[in-house]
Amino acid sequence: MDKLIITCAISGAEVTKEHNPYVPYTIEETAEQAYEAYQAGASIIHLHVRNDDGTPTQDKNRYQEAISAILKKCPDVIIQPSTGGAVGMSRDERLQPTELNIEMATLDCGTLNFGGDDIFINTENDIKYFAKIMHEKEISPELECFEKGHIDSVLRLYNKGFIYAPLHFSFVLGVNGGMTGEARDFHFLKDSIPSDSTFSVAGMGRYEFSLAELSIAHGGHVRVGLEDNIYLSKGVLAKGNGELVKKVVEIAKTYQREIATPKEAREILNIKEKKNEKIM
Ligand code: KMH
Ligand code: ZN
Repeated sequence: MDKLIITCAISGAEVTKEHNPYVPYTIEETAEQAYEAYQAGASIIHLHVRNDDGTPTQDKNRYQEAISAILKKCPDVIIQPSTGGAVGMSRDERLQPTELNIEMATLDCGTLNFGGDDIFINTENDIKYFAKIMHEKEISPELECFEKGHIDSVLRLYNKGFIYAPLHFSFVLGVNGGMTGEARDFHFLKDSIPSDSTFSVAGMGRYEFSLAELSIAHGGHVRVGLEDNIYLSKGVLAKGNGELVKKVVEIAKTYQREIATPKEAREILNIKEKKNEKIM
């Protein structure tokens, strides 16, 4: 098995300090949370940015500030900005971080209900448009799939030449409106992707660590972080992202999975390294 790539989703767009006071809003908090995750073993930081009051933004300048601050503390880490942003944002608003010199970004592969009246819209044309921009800019997409139909869409678009190899999937399970994160869901999705593709699993809430363990045991990679889950264990709030990453490292030890460095993660995922000192 490959070494284990741990992605940490440190901030998200929906979770707030009322849920967990360690959710980062300011640039300093964002860099500190990324650093804790990196020190604990994360090689990829999945990044949303916030204004200082906590409201989500996809502003390019805010991303640039956050990325520069993170890279000062973790010079070799892979930064994976979100192009999902928050529900209701336009596609050009969401795509702003792709104007920076980044190595990776999320590509959301289908529409889904997102709780209450919210709908997270990713039409087929959106997916083609986002994929084209990332391909032109040599940004590796992380193919976020919230249910099986999204995987089918990826494979269809891949066969038609709108999405390009290498395919790196992220199964994001347990979202209110998406697929649940039971073991049967994991196996169904894992068995639905081409054998030469890679995958990572992000379990929301109570699914975070059960899915992490399944993925570790079956050769996949793992995403954890306050975006997805605010608890270290039932009823115990995590004291930051570092604790969540450390817990995954402990699980990985029991399966003899070594943890990938950022350099090794780039090799495993075929990511083109970009010198990040100048990200604009
Ligand atoms: N905040 C969600 C609406 C992504 O990062 O690409 C979208 C999301 C997915 O979190
Ligand atoms: Zn996200």
